[in-house]
Amino acid sequence: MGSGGCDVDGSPHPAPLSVKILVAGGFGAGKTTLVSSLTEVRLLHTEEGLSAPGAHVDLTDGVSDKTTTTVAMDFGRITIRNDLVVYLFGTPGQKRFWFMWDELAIGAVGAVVLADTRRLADSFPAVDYFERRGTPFILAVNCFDEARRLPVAIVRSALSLNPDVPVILCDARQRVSCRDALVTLVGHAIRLLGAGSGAVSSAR
Ligand SMILES: Nc1nc2c(ncn2[C@@H]2O[C@H](COP(=O)(O)OP(=O)(O)O)[C@@H](O)[C@H]2O)c(=O)[nH]1
Ligand SMILES: [Mg+2]
Repeated sequence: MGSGGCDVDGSPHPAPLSVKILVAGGFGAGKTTLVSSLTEVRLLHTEEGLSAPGAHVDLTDGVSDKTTTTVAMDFGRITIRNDLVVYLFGTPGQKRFWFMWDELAIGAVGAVVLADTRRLADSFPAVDYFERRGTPFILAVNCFDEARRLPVAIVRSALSLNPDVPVILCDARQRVSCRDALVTLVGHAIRLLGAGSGAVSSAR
């Protein structure tokens, strides 16, 4: 991504290194909120009001105050340095958009899978997808005010997570908390690469 440019003395400088990170998880887990908390550009997304015809597919049990749904995907950008830019892609949660995941996953460093303890199972398809694909991911439990706090061990076991998958608590509304989630993911991806486990295949 990016076409490079020139320094003041006219010498060309390389395009910034771009790092792609996916944000996944069930409907209402906080994907749009996390991307909004971090992005420096106006969040590009398509939110639609939940409609009566969509009620049978966009199940809102446990997220009664949610009135919109992301029908395409969230996109955000964070410039870390002049030469390093992070692009965030919120994967569409609903099953009918899963066909987009394979495209989105190409070249991704990894994924933050968000989970709501009231609807843990909704995050399982994302966990399963990244596990099967060999894409590094972490599980970030989004701490909704009204939701039960579950011990990490219970979350880990409910989602059948491998012991090496980091599980963290986060608040998708808080920028610092979201940043910590990305740092945990990048550290995890680097560890996997360093281990040369062959488990990392997101560049396909
Ligand atoms: N209390 C609380 N509410 C949150 C948090 N994250 C998201 N929300 C709210 O939960 C709802 C669903 O979040 P959203 O980001 O749209 O979920 P998405 O479907 O995964 O994109 C929205 O009304 C958010 O404002 C959080 O950490 N705490
Ligand atoms: Mg959304």
